[in-house]
Amino acid sequence: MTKRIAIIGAGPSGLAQLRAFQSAAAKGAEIPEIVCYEKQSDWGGLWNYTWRTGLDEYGEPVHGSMYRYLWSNGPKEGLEFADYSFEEHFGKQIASYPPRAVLFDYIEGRVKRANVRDWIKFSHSVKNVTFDDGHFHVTVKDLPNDSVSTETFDHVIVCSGHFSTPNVPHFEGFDKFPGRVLHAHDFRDAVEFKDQDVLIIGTSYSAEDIGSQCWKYGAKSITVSHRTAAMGFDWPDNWAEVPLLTHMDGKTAHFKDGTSREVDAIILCTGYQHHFPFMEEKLRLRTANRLATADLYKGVAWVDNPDLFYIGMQDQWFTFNMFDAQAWWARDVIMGRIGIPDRAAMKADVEDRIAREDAGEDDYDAIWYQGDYIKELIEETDYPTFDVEGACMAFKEWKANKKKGIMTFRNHGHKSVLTGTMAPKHHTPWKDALDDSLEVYLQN
Ligand code: FAD
Ligand code: NA7
Repeated sequence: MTKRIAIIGAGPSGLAQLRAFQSAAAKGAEIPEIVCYEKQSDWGGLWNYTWRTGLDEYGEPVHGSMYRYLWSNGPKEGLEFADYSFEEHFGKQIASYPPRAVLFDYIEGRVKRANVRDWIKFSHSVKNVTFDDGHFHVTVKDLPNDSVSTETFDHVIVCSGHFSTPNVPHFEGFDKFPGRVLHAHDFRDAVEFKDQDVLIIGTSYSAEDIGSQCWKYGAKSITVSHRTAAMGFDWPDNWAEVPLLTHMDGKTAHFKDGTSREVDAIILCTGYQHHFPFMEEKLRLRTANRLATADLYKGVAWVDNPDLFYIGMQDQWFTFNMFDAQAWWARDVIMGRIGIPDRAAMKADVEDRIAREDAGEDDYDAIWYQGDYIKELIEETDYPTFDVEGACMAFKEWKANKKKGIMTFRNHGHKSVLTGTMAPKHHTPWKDALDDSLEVYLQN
């Protein structure tokens, strides 16, 4: 009997999984029957922009966390698919920090060519996954038809992402604040904050980038409040980094060091939760946002039941190429090409990964750690080998450029580790490029 595989989500991770199976089929292998459920009406995951926030037209939580004018926050040379270069897709080398629409086009190009769209059931939201009698039972809602059905599978691969359900702390005085309080998940357009004094809580990618967007599109001032440490970049004059907010008193924000300032809007860039309400208790991943996830052998297979896989659940330096490495590996386990050891060995693997991550001292160690992880996985499959070290070096240059100029790092180019071509300098410095469309970006 042909095995049946359920893939949950058609974002970059789910699409990597589809491409992995399709590439095996293209090489003549007999592949299982694949059903991919995607709750949105199109593929691309977070890269499929939506103006919606809150609930969608079916009452489902809106998945999208991306906003207008978003440009890649890391160099594209660190995420390039090893089987599909940017040059192959665009017919030329392009600059290193593409806006969302350009990356969406690139993600889509590979899977259009692979012809896997028919494997996806769009507007189908997975509601429940259980396991008994050696099988998974997946209950799905067909959203437009408002009907629920359950199907049985031999394997489930969860590719539902983990930057969609916001982590929303409370601060005293929010209930009386006269302006807008929102989480980064609901941020869509920096123009809304033009001429405003904006308070941002958090110091990671969302804080850095949403603050930069607000600055670029004309906010009066940006104040970034940190719990652990300031970001420490050389910010423009109308930026300030302050300790953690203690409370709001009307429009006045009070901070731990006793200082205060008036603000018009508050954006909580306080991260996301790994949230899988559709997985039954015994199958549900619970992990912090870190490089070595809890309970996943090789970062992918669920230790308590390795017929279940989670793709892309790590915190991410690498993205698309790491999801590929994981997807090819999961495919080969399912197709019997890679064996799974006993539970004790899987547990030991998880512990070892956690210890090695904890031993790292800085971001560079973390980048190389994740690079080594990718190498480890691709050595076990036929995913095309690529210069992972070169990609790590692109990240290193990126970090150095950010230190030199947080508003100028996207003006630099990096070398493709696939084609060896240097990316051209973009035609317009990032801070002056207000039009983020694909057509304008590709005018190089
Ligand atoms: P997602 O892209 O989140 O896709 C998950 C898919 O699963 C979605 O389509 C969703 O609709 C679907 N889904 C969820 N639940 C269900 C369900 N119950 N039933 C059916 N379908 C479901 N990465 C970079 O490399 N560069 C960047 O510049 C970058 N910028 C980012 C900016 C923001 C604001 C955010 C939030 C993330 C950014 N990322 C960036 C990281 C991002 O996580 C990855 O690029 C990538 O989108 C992860 O892919 P994924 O498929 O794992 O998850
Ligand atoms: P991250 O990277 O998980 O960062 C979350 C940030 O939020 C981090 O600075 C945390 O501070 C801060 N945080 C979390 N809880 C609190 C509370 N209660 N109070 C104050 N500060 C808090 O999430 P991002 O959204 O920035 O990035 C996620 C992805 O989106 C990323 O991959 C990008 O590509 C885009 P801490 O340092 O822990 O003190």
